[in-house]
Amino acid sequence: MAKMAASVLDNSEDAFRKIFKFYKRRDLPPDFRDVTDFCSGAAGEKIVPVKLNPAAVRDGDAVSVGLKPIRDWRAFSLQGYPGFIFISNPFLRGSQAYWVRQCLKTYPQKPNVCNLDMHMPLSDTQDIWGRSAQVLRFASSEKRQAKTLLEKLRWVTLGYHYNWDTKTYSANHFTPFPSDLHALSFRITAACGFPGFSSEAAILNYYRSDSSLGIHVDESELDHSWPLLSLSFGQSAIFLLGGPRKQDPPTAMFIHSGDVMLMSGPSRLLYHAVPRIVPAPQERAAVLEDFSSASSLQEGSMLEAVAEEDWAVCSRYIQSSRVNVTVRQVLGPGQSFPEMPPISVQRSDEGRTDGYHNESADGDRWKRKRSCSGSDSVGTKET
Ligand SMILES: O=C(O)CCC(=O)C(=O)O
Ligand SMILES: [Mn+2]
Repeated sequence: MAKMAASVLDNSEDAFRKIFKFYKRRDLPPDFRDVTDFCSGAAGEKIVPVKLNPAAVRDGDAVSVGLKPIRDWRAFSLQGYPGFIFISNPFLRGSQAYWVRQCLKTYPQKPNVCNLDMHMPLSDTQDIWGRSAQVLRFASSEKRQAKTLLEKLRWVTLGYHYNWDTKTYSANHFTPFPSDLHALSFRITAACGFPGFSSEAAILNYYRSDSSLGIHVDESELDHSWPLLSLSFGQSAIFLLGGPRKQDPPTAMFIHSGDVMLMSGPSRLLYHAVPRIVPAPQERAAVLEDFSSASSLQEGSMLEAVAEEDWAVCSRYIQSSRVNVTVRQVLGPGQSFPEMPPISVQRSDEGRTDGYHNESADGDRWKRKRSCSGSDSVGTKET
């Protein structure tokens, strides 16, 4: 381990928490020397290029969801983390715009569930995009006092809607999973050696530039033999991948727009966290600005072109934000949920602080804050 990480590990506080704080703190100039960057091409000691099976997905099927043919992907594994796969932006130029638009305009729509449902009447959350787009299109946030609904959006759930209080999914809180996102997920997981993946639930996290996501493990799915798929768009992040125990020291890595991660096998239940959002590097930032490429979709694409006026809103939003989508298969073959009483969408938020969600990932010892709003980021409850 390099000097920096060693020095923060000197006393007895648990290693993951210390490193989380190290990257999160903003009172010192950031030190990213120990952060693995898969996109730089320079294979670090731990980065191992992996060859995926190019025949697992037909070129046309990859291209139709906005992906390059598999043979052109740059995929990596990480020594010490079997089952972890990192794919450095496998998206075709221009196609990220479609997925960003879906995450901002389409997926937050009803009947999907979002953090705002707990604070607002349905009439307000029915058209998050419509109520935000005009404002975002014409005025940057510095020139406004009030935040738009889109800027207050912290999470959206799809498919089996995750219940943050009970930390469960249930049969009776389900809405159809978006077919385009399933097609994308099915093809990426197949390329990584998991044919037959069924996208049953997704959590979308919306991060502002000062957001973070606390140390946790995703274990609520009933079958852990399927991978957890993660897609990221917009600004970059530092991602910490730890071990099976919460205190195990993590590896820090950058995630940039378009990057895809798979946590499978022994890596499926590893602790992880996002201590910091960082500005996208120059070469990745270009893709977030360029509308001309947003409209150039390949022939036979399942994706529709993004209207210029929609892209104006999306591009302004992602200049300062990051969106992460994790897609999960919840049930194994033939598996079903245990009987549960009916659950309705929560519209009150008793006992919680405004704008965020807590999730306890290992008993009640720590709280994961599902929020990304301003200074109320994850540290306070967790540390
Ligand atoms: O934002 C990320 O990269 C991680 C998100 C995550 O861990 C989750 O939603 O469970
Ligand atoms: Mn997670």
